[in-house]
Amino acid sequence: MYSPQRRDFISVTLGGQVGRNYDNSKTWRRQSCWRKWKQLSRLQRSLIAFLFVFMVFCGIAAYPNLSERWQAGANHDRELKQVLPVVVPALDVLEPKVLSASQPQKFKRPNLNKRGPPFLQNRLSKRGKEEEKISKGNIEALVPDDKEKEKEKNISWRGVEIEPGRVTAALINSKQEEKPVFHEKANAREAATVNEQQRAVIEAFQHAWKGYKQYAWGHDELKPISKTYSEWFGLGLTLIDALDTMWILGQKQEFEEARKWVINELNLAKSVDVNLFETTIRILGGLLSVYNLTGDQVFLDKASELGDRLMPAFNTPSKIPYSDVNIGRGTAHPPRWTSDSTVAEVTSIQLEFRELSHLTKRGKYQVAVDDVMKHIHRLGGKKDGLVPMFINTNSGHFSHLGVYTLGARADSYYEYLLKQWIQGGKKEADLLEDYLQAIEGVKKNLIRKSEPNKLTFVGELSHNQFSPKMDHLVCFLPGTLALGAHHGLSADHMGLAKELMETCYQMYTQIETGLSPEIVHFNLSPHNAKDVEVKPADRHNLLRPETVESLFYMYRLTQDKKYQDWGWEIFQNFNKYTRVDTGGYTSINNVQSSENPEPRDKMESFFLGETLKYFFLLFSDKFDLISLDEYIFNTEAHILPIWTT
Ligand code: DMJ
Repeated sequence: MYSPQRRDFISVTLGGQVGRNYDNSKTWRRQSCWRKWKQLSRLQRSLIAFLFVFMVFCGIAAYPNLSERWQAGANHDRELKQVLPVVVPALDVLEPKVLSASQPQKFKRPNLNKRGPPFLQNRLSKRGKEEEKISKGNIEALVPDDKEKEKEKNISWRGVEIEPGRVTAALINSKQEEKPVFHEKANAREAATVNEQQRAVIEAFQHAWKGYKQYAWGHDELKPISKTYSEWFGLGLTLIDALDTMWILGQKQEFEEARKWVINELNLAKSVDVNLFETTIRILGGLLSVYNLTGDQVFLDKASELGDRLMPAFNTPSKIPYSDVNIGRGTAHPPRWTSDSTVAEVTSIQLEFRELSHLTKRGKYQVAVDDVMKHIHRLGGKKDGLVPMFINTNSGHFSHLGVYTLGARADSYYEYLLKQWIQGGKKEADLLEDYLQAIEGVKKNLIRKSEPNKLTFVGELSHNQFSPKMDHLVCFLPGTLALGAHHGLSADHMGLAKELMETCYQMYTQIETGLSPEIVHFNLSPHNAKDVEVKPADRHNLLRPETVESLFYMYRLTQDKKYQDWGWEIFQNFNKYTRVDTGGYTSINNVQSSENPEPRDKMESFFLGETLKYFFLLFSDKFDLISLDEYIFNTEAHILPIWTT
């Protein structure tokens, strides 16, 4: 116990010489050392001399290595200094609309795509380093101490240091047989003809892939401006997210190369913390999708292994899964700052785990995720079917009650209610009941019309206060409503879908670059000139898919060509403002400046997994190409079959 009166200290004395003053002490120490040296035997002195010479020799041998590191450190400081002055935007040099990779990155903002407060990332980074030390004990040093790799070290979302090359080396001895996978199904695919707009999407995909292949191969995300990559989980996120897109776009050679990477390089045993939801929708969903399209066992085997490695997340007192799992160690935990999980995250992993059970005939995956849905079905704290954003993994109760949104942290709960019902052959009545009730809750509490153009939008409710704020993420809703109507639900849903689709399109077309910001605020006052207002912190665009996704559904289900036209406009604006000339596309910081959209230097994996895939399907007039009567898309646009048995 701490007592202010008590002073704990350790006193150190040298050779019992107490009380000597500072001026004398240096002379005294010299004499004393010399006396001690003379007292040593000849053998002892020779030994010490040998050791001294040996250490000097080692120091000289290590010098070039050290000096390079110091040099690298100095370069890093220089880069930081270059970045800092750009906080004065008035001094920004105007940038061309088609971005050049040689343009310096202007400044970095916290990654708003990630779920988890950015201000905690420093803490997480420290934690990550501690965990990496432990994991280094578990995973033997797999790569030689290569100075190039040292330079390339990355810090992941969770702060874990991931060394490029580590996975490769780990698997070098376990290479599997590589046999090509394109067979009958592929031949059918290759025979499909494409129109001019689809060809433009294929070209965009090839351009994006060129950048990824050249600068980020096997890593999570391309940084197209700085021509490097960033790691989140270190699991080749973009490569796996893009597999089924390549298949659908007929990119045979790229697909084969990526498949070989999955076979030979994808190491799911690595000790890394992954986010359960993101890994499920992107990687598990991606592997299952491509298995369904190709029938190639390799992908199902990887999917099963990943499913098993994610299962520890469900070992919680309430069975509501933790947000994070270490797939190598088989341990799971909530974020450091809370024992809550995000509602959208724990309710948007079901399609994938259920499909895994269906394919493997192992029921445990489906049981785990169905339990979550059953629990939430019975749970109090909803408002007219609308759910709060957080749920506690200990108590199993919703937390932070009173805030209701169709945007971040709740969005795909609603999407997955409908899609699970469709996936299971429209038999699970609780899912349908929850979905229908929620849509009524949306209509009653969240729908308003903007001024002056009376655009129908979905706002938010915070402790009974309405806010006219709408995330771009909410633009999944027109597509979901239309899909429900197609599967026999009320025609009203299609009516609302059409109105919301128009609004989502206006979120692009009313903005200077023709690209939507991350969040808009709608105007409710009749005296204002504009429907849409954008706050400075919300004006970025991450190449998100939701509006294109909904345009795809709306065109498929109404055959109204205006949806294709709207999509074509948006596609051209992506090309105009986010394409990087040396390969890849980048998210941008400012959709309100067509002169300087401020590239963020990051291509999110969902741009290849979702955005380009939905563009390709939107521009197709072959309505049996991934038929909506046979397949559903998970929330990352991965393709899963509707069960017939
Ligand atoms: C994707 O990972 C998924 O679509 C998810 O549901 C929401 N966020 C991104 C795309 O915006």
